[in-house]
Amino acid sequence: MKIAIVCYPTFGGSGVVATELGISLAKLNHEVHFITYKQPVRLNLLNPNIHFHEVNVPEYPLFHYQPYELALSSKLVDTIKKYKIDVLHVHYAIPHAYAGYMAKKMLAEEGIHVPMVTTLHGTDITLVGNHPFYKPAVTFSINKSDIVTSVSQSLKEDTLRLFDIEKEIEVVPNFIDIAQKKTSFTDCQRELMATPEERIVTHISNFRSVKRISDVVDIFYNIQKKMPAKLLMVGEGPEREPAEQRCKELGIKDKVIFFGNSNEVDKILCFSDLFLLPSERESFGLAALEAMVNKVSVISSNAGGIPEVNSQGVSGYLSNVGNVKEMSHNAIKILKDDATLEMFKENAYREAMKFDVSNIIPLYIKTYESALAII
Ligand code: GMT
Repeated sequence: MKIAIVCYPTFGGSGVVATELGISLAKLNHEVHFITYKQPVRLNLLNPNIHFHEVNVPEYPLFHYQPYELALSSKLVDTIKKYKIDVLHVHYAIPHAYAGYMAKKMLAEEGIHVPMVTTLHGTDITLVGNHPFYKPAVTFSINKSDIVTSVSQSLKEDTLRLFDIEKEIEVVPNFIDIAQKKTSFTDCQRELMATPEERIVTHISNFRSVKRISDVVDIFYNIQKKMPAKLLMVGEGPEREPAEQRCKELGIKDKVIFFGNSNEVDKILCFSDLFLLPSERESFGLAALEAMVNKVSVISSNAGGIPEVNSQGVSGYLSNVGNVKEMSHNAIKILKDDATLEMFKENAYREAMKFDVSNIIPLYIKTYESALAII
């Protein structure tokens, strides 16, 4: 099949999932065309089945906002025609499903019919898309998609509750390529980060307020009172500055390392003991799954789709959003002795295996086949 994938190219779950999906499809000999404004961060173009088409939006002083949707739909029309694309798969409803629908309509005028699969990722529904300014356009473009998928059961329920949706929504969970993780990184240099007695606690996100970064710092503050420990903070965003300030105020600055955005997430997770994800909202929690596949247990909130990934008392523990006391208590319970920690680490890995790419890619392929049958 020839598949066009539209996604955000930046650090962030939806772009990562779209990129990994394209890479896996290319390995299965499908021809994959990524269409976005920058080469996706995790995309390696050294595969003859992978192509990248950049959407350019020329600056024009008349426009206060440059019309990205217009440029994207034009690029979609050109690419779909030129490469005879079979299926268009857009990740994140805003504005991708909207631009995709416009492209479909333009192509239909020329007698070209391409089905569109829209995958909902989370904030496009629960945070941004839900805003009255966007809601009518988001509802419209979801309903006009040929097939709609969501990354968790929880996100499906949120979508049906928040929008007036006439379409069936299929749940296709996010995934991880376990075999590739095993072979890509083997040299775990823990000693670079901590002394042998120190526990390593990690958080990875885009440091937006929805991630509750101050809870991460507070949980770690409680942990380090009970045992020697380091906190590794990976990612960039508006809450980074305040978090650095809070670490200073709490007197734990020397125990916390802020890395900024990193392409070496596996390297960092390789020497981590515990992952913290106390988010206010999370449709799935891909970062938690990436931790688990690296044998890192997870202390998280029970928001959204996280309970579909982190299993209570098995791969870690879940608490109500904001219950820092309970999260700290459970973190200490996991970290307190080597045997308990080892058990949680192994459990986390075992739970992650359910989401191996080999179980999920066939679901997407089936979705494309169903979409093609509709057209
Ligand atoms: O978490 C974010 O703010 C980034 C966002 C994105 O679009 O990249 O992540 C969402 O999609 C991920 C991939 O499907 C999910 O794993 C995240 O849980 C989801 N984030 C939220 O729902 C807040």
